[in-house]
Amino acid sequence: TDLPTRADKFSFGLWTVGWRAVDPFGEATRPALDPVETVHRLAELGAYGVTFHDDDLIPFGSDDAERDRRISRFKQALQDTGLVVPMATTNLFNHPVFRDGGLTSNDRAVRRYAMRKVMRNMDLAAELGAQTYVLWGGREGSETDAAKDVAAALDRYREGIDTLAQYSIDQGYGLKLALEPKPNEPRGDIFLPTIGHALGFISTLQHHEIVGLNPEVGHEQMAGLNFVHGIGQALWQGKLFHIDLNGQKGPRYDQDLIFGHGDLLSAFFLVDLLENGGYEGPRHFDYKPLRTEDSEGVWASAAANMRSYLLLRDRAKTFRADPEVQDALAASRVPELSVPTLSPGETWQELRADRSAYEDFDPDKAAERGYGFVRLSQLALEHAIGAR
Ligand code: GLT
Ligand code: MN
Ligand code: MN
Ligand code: MN
Repeated sequence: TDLPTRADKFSFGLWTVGWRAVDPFGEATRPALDPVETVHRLAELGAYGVTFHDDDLIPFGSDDAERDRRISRFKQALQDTGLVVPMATTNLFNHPVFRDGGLTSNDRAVRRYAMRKVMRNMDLAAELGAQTYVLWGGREGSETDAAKDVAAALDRYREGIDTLAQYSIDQGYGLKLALEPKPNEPRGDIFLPTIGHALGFISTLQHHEIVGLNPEVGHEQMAGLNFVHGIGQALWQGKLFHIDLNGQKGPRYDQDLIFGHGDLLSAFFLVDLLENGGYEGPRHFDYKPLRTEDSEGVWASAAANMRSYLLLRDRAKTFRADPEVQDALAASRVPELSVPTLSPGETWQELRADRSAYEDFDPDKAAERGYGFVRLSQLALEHAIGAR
C-alpha cells in the first residue's frame, strides 16, 4: 500500500491530534500542541488539509491583537506546507455560556451570541478558502423533556441555520453548511440525533440547497444504526457535503477510535461506497488518539487513520475486480436492483393489465430460489482481511 499523498484528500481537525486526553475521570496526559506544529506534522505525514474550531486556533477570550497573531502564524504554516483548510467549525459547547446549547438555548441572548460567534468564524473560514462550514450541535438538546419545547427548539434551529446560510450567500462566501448529527453526549439527548432526522430537518429550510450533512461513523453507530446505509442515503439525496471518519464499538459512549479500529467490515463497505459512490470531498478524520499514548503515539495514530483508509481502498479494489465476486454479484441479482420496476413509459394501468405480474405469477415458485448473499458476504470478508 502506498503512502498517503495530497491527492487522497486526507484531513484532520486540530482538536483530534491536539486532544490532551482530558476525560470525565482524569486530567490531561499530554501537553498542548501548537497548531503550527500540527500543520507541519500533518503535511509530513501526507495529509492535504487541516480543519479547526474557532477556539482551537484562537483561545476563547483572546484580544484582537492575540487573535491576529495566532491567525497569521497559522497562515504562514499553511503557506509553508501547502496544506489547505477545506472546512471550519465553531465551538458552541465548551464555555459554560453554552450549558443549554447555542442556537437552541432557552436564553435568547445566548442564541444571538452563538450566531455572532459562528458568523465571526465563517469570516475566517472564507478568508482561508474553506468550502464547508460544519455545525455540530453537541449542546443543542436536553436531559429532561420538561426543559424543552421541541417544536420551538426546531423553529430556533431552523432560524439559526437559515440566517447563517443567508450570511454565507450575502457575503459571497460560497460556504456550504454541513450539519453533524449525534444522538447524545454531551447532552442527554441531542436535537437532530441521526442522519435521517437531519435530512428531514434540512428539507424544511429556506436555503436547503446549501445545507447538507457531515455524518460521523461513530455517531450513527452509537444510535445502533448502519452507517453505510446512512451514507448511501445522504449521497442519494445529494447531501454528503463532508464526512467524519473514525471507529466505534457499538452503542456506548462516543469512542472516536482510529478509522477501522471499530467495526472493520463496515469500514470496508464504507470505503467501497465512498470510492465508488461519487463522493469527492475530503476524507476527514475526527478521532481521538488513545489517552494511553504519548506525543509520538499521537502521530502514529494520525498515520494509522490514513493507512487504514488506503488499505481498505486497495481491498475494495480487489473485491470489485475479482471475477468470482462479479459472478457472485450477478448470481445474487445485485445489478437487477438497478433495473426500474416498471418498463419504460409503463403506467399503473398497464401494470394492472399485465397478467404475468400477478395472475400468472407463481409466488411459491419465485420463493424457492435463494439469493446467495452468504457467498457474497464471505467473499467480501476475505477480500477485506486480505485473504484473497
Ligand atoms: C467535537 C465533536 C465532533 C465534532 C466536532 C465539530 S467537535 O469534537 O465530538 O464530533 O465533529 O464541532
Ligand atoms: Mn465522535
Ligand atoms: Mn467527537
Ligand atoms: Mn465529528
